[in-house]
Amino acid sequence: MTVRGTVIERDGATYRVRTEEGELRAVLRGRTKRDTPKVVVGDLVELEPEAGGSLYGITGVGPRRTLLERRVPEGRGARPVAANIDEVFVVTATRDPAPIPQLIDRLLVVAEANGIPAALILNKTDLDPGDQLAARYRAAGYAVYPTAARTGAGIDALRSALASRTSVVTGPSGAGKSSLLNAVQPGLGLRVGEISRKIRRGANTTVGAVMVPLDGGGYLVDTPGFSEVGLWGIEPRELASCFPEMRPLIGHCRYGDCRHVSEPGCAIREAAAAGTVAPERLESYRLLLAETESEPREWE
Ligand SMILES: Nc1nc2c(ncn2[C@@H]2O[C@H](COP(=O)(O)OP(=O)(O)OP(=O)(O)O)[C@@H](O)[C@H]2O)c(=O)[nH]1
Ligand SMILES: [Mg+2]
Ligand SMILES: [Zn+2]
Repeated sequence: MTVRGTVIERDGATYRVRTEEGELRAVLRGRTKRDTPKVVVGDLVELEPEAGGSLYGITGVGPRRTLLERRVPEGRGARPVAANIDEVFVVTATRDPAPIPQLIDRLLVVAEANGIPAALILNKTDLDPGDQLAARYRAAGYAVYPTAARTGAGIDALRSALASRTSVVTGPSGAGKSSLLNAVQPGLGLRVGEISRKIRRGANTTVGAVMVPLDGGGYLVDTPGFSEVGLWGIEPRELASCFPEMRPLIGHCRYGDCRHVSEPGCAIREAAAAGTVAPERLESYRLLLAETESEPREWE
């Protein structure tokens, strides 16, 4: 008697699984423990009742359409975050904590490199409208959603964008990810943190990825914030294609193996000089390129 479901949260060794028969608690069975990759939120799993208890055993994990992974900086490889994600929403506050465009670019690139479309949420517009950031990322080709979880501004538009698909919110601690989920889906009661006055950043109020079924259909995954995330497995020469505004220029440089750093006749550098590519975005590209080029072999 096999049941299928979607993993919506991990709590230590047990997983909360949403199935047609309601929410079940499951643990990895011996075989799945050894043979399958780590089970994450969003995974489609097969369950069988464990003998003599209310727990179920996970007997199989379905193929993943997509997998969002994150590398711990200076860490030991990639850590899977969520499976079967349709879109990544990078969340940044326009103020408190101050936005870090290079971190935003990095998170957008990680999504693109995982083959998942990305969009940007500019939260806390009640503190600062964030018009410059909105303009820069719209020009780069991203959908931008200005919101204020505190006042409800922009929440309807965000809710429509989230309907009927599986999305994840990612971004620095204190940006307001959990607050946004609570605003999109009232009654959720996700824990929201107070920003430390001293250090002006959140203190990781959310501790693990948790997936929330939305009333309008679809799921939204809340993730813990972080201040750094590493790149891995991205070929240096594929990096430019992770920047949507650079994509149409690739192949128009004088040299076929152009790295877009100092080569003459570089179409991307010319576009940055002409202002059609934001110089800050090109700078982020260069920093990330240096990182992918110096990447240890074991992460490839
Ligand atoms: N002024 C203002 N404050 C907000 C807004 N959204 C969230 N906050 C506040 O920002 C702080 C952090 O919010 P959280 O939702 O916990 O942030 P988070 O991104 O989930 O943080 P982590 O779980 O640590 O990653 C809380 O004090 C919220 O009340 C907003 O739109 N405007
Ligand atoms: Mg949170
Ligand atoms: Zn070039």
